[in-house]
Amino acid sequence: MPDKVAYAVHDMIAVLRIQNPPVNALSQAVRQGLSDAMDRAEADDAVHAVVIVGDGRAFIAGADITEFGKPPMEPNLPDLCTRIEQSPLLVVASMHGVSLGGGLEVALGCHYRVAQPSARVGLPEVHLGILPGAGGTQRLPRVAGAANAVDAITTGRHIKADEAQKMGIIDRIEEGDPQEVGIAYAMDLLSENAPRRPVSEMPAPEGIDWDAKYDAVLKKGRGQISPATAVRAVQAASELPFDEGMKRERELFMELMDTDQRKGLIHAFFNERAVSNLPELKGVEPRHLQSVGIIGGGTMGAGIATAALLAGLEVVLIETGEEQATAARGRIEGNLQGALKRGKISQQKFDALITVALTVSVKYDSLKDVDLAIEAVFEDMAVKHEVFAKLDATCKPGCVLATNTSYLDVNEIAAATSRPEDVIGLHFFSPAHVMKLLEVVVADKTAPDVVATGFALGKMLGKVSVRAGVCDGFIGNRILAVYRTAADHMVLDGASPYQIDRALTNFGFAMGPFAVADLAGLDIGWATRKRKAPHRHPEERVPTYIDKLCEQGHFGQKTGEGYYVYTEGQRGGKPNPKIAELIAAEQRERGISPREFSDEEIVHRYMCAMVNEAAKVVGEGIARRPLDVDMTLLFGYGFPRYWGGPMKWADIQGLPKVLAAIEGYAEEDAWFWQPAPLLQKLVDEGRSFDDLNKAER
Ligand code: HSC
Ligand code: NAD
Repeated sequence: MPDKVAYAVHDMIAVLRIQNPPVNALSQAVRQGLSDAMDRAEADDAVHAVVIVGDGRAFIAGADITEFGKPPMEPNLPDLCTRIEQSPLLVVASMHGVSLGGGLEVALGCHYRVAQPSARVGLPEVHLGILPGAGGTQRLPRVAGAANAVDAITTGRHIKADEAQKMGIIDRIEEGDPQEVGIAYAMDLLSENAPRRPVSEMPAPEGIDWDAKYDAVLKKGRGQISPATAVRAVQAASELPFDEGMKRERELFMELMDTDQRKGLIHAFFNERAVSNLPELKGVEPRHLQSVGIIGGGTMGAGIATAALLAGLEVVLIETGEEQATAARGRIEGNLQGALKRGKISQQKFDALITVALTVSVKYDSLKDVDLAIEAVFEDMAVKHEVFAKLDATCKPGCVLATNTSYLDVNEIAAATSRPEDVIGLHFFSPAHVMKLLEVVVADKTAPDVVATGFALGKMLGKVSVRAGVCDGFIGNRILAVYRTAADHMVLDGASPYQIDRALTNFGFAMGPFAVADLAGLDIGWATRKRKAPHRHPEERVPTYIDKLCEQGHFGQKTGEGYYVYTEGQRGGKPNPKIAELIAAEQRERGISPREFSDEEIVHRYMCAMVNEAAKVVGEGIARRPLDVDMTLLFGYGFPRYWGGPMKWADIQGLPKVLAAIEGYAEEDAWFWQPAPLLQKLVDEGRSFDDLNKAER
């Protein structure tokens, strides 16, 4: 194995070059390499200064996250940073790319820091459920001040070099080869007789109102505890001597290391990347992709067009008539105005996108040269058939033909064409230019390079793409239908929609299911219930009280009334008193005596319903791996990231406990709570969902 840290001497300067691709994570071998190289430099009388530099695309991306949860291996990172800081030699960090987490902590252990103009630094540990554990919470406030340090550490944001210089994190910005820049800076410092400058010896930062800051950060974290805990660590920097502050940092770090939130967030970090890594696509080249046709410029079509334009693709959008075409263009321009306002694009770029890159047409002929066409017309099989027949007749050979259907059978849609191998589902989420999830729905005859093209498009658009098979609702909407039903059952049995929404937002969901229903429009669920009614199993319990509200023309937020009543200009809504009356009437009709539910029971039933259906989805191969479900729920359904996803949540609870709860619920409603065979199998074998993820790698 090549050395992870190369050592070379240039004049009086020893260069320690970290070589651990792709991002120079601080694995044990790198830590040992740095420590040994420091010893070597110090033993060489000819060496007066040390420059630490990273090979490849980054200085250092942080501690090696794959080592977390394993037995610690010497030398540990905090000791290494102190060892570097205590060197009698002058030590300079020369930073390029990112210096994150432990990477910035190593740099703060150095006496001086020089960076490329494009460099970014940050302490993003809170996003992994931990806090900077190698002195970051003690050294950063000493160079940048307490307020800046709290902001950087609790948000985990990447800070650009110029801002970092203003904050005092970086001493000099210099463009050039990072090694040359580092050596030149070290030579300048030596010629100026600059002193060693250990950050730990700098004065402690000012105090702020720590309790108020802690409370504010805790509230903002919506249940996530690492950012607020990090406030207490920075507080220690201000109130305790350096060494004691380091001890406090270690205690808090270890506390967080032990939490389920840490496990969930690290699961999310790795699987967000693993999800689009499909063994079946290894070596499969995607098709050429430069122009996209979109059919239907309503909510979804306009959102997809916006995302494609922002990603640099040419877009041809087809609508049914001039009026609809104008409306579609208006929606896209409105979305792009938002990007302009937020500074994501310049006025010049905006003008180019709407005049050059975007074509809106009423003629299918305009689609003849596009590389990929995405249909986003009404959710009606007859309309979809008509559109796909036209696409088949118009689009060039090799063009990928995609549907954004939410529920319809992609095989049936593909059958409307003479080229089903080119047909795929690309299920975006609303608003499509904002939501990160893309379900790539693979039909029976879809060609592998068409699947690869779906994933390539997802990557271009900055989406998290998940492979799904064909079934009613694919991965996400199918599971949603079931946990929504569990919530509906609890309402029938006595829990109020408001208690359920509150319990689930306290669990960490961005919104509760009834607030979401109001936002999406109650007419959608109403239409689905009517569509499904003829095929409903007699034992299926479906509430009808909300249909009565729909019959009166109340569809949620868009009409001002649903589960909640909305007043213009006010955020959120107030419980609608009509709902309690309608529920009580239905309970009387059904002969139900309402009972009390604890918040804990609400969350548990909701989660068990989700996990059980998810296990069926995996068991049937609709999702290839449990991690595919986890990422679907995380990026499309507001599932709290710090639980890692429903399957990770179930693993953390213990699958036997989850199965036992489902079997208990089945005693009241055996039809709804049929345990998933895969869940039973895993319990029998003493395995977890994560074991299945690992087996697939
Ligand atoms: C930390 O530093 C803790 C310390 O404060 C204290 C520790 C003290 C312990 C004390 C004990 C007593 N490790 O994202 P990409 C992999 S916590 C391992 O696709 P990009 C990644 O999985 C760390 N692997 O590339 C992927 O692998 P794959 C704080 C890491 O260019 C590959 O690298 N740092 C890794 O889009 C490429 O990654 C962070 O949280 C790591 N640290 O983005 C930074 N980082 O090819 C986390 C990446 O197999 N990383 N990998 O899929 C990032 O934000 C992004 O990866 C970058 C690059 C912005 C670095
Ligand atoms: P929408 O009613 O807002 O827009 C549909 C558009 O398609 C309208 O502008 C209509 O004029 C146009 N259209 C209808 N027939 C057409 C044809 N033959 N040729 C060209 N244009 C035609 O609907 P939407 O919410 O954007 O949904 C579109 C599709 O996306 C549906 O299949 C839906 O299930 C799916 N979807 C919707 C959401 C969502 O949250 N709205 C999310 C994911 C997927």
